[in-house]
Amino acid sequence: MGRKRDRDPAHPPALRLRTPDVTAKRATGPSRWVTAALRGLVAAAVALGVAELAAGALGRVSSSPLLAVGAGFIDLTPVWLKDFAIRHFGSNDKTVLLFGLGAGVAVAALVIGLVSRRHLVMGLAGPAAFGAVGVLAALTRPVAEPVDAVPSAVGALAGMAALALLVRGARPSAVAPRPSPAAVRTAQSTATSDGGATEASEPVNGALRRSEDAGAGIDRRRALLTSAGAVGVAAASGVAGRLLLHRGDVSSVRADLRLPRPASPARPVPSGAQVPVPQMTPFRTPDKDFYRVDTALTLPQVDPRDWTLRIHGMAARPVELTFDALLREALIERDITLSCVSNQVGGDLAGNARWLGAPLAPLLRRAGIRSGADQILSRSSDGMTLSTPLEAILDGRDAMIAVGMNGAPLPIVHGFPARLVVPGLYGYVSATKWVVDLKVTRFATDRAYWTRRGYADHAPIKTFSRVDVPKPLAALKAGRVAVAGTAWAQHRGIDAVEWQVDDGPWRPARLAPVPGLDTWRQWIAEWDAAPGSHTLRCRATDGTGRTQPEHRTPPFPDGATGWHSVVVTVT
Ligand SMILES: Nc1nc2c(c(=O)[nH]1)N[C@H]1C(S)=C(S)[C@@H](COP(=O)(O)O)O[C@H]1N2
Ligand SMILES: [Mo]
Repeated sequence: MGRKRDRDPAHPPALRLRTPDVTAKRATGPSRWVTAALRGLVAAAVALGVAELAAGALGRVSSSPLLAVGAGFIDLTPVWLKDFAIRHFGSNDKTVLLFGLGAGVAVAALVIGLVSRRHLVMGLAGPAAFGAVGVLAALTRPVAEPVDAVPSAVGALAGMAALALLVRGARPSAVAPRPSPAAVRTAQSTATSDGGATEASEPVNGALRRSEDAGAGIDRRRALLTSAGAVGVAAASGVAGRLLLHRGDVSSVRADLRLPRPASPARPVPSGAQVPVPQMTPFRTPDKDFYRVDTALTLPQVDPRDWTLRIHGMAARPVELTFDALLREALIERDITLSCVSNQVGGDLAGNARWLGAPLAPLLRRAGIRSGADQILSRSSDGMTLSTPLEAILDGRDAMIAVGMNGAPLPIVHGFPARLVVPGLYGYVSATKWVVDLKVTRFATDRAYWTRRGYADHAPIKTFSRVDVPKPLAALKAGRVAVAGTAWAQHRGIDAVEWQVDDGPWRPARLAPVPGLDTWRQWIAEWDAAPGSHTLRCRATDGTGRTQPEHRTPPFPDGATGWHSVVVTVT
């Protein structure tokens, strides 16, 4: 590289004389490449840290570059990749995404560092390009404001400044100039001409080397100080930014919130709703185990004191409700099972909870729905949109604006302070978390996030059943074995579950009692297990008399179908 560069006409001779010598002196072999790469990493850390500080000062999480780019990435993710991510990472998909992005940025930063060692200007294009991507991502968020460009821009500038300083710092300084080869030659010739001959040349050379070493030492110390300073700036600004962004955290507001009692309490859950089998899925899903599916890379922090819900569009009397006004409605409390369209056969993207909320139909009717409307387009505080068929909301089912879950305000991940819950519809067409806006409209006029991506407009939950116990690949003792599972067909109800061993006859399972049509239903059977490897299979029939089809289809575009089975070994 060095030799090639000497021939490079683009580099003026003055630069050529200095740089190669010194770098050869301070670090040799692979280690100088490592240091160069690390300079890129430190510059990237400065860029991200400063950007975080800017985002924190603005109080706008969504403008933080990594988060903005991640959110943009989620929006651009094709459906198959989203299904893949949900299938393999489930509710951890966002952690995996952020980790991947971070790793990508780190690799790019290392390369930028390497490039900058010889071509600083080219290297500086790196942070500039990343900054541009960050600005673009932040400005294209659905809730974007022009100021959201600032963190990425400021971060990029800081990163560029850091990179330039670090690269310069690694070059020889003007304070202790290295004698040029010409100067060395002059000194040597002077020494020799003084008559000391071989004796004299030694001390002079030695003196020169000592001053060189001292110069290099100062340079090295300065380079180290610059790097340490940069790391310090990166860490301090990053931490400060995070702390500032935390100002918006509503956990304590949530903890202090008291919800009113329901005007219409839930029917008690029958005591037998939970079948008594070890390792069986709980009938009521604890909050911590409740699945989470959404596009929010950072959890929206919505303060109920600032919250309003606008109902508008094809409405004769548009309204804007405050949270207090919502709580003054005659609240209902219901057990309802939510499920996700991305759930696979046998999957667990479903959860059952007791919801407290204001009935949605009377609120819409009061707003005066105009004829021709067939859709409610709901929007969350972070700009996510979901479309719900109006007829489902108005047909008498317990569609609600929920404020409580399992006896407490909604957890932040599940939509605090308010979300929609509509029994019988997949989450993506009904369960808007952090909801702030309801537009009465038509499918012909407005599309929502997932329906724009090809998912079905009308998405009633498909009948589903699962063998929960025994677990797949369980090793069992021959004899009596409890087989149990969960089935759901929200708002139609489960009328029967049948089960089968290998390709034997289908046998009816015993159904546990349920509080209503809108929850899942547990089933149980007793199996006299004989030694060998066996397949246990189940299928459910809903309240309309339709039995689940055997044929397997993927979740796209309106939910998976197919019978679930587990393979077990009996000895
Ligand atoms: N704001 C918002 N609400 C949303 C979503 C979302 O991405 N953003 N995802 C929906 C989907 S696809 C599902 S399955 C349910 C999941 O609700 P949960 O996370 O409370 O289980 O929320 C729905 N509500
Ligand atoms: Mo979903």
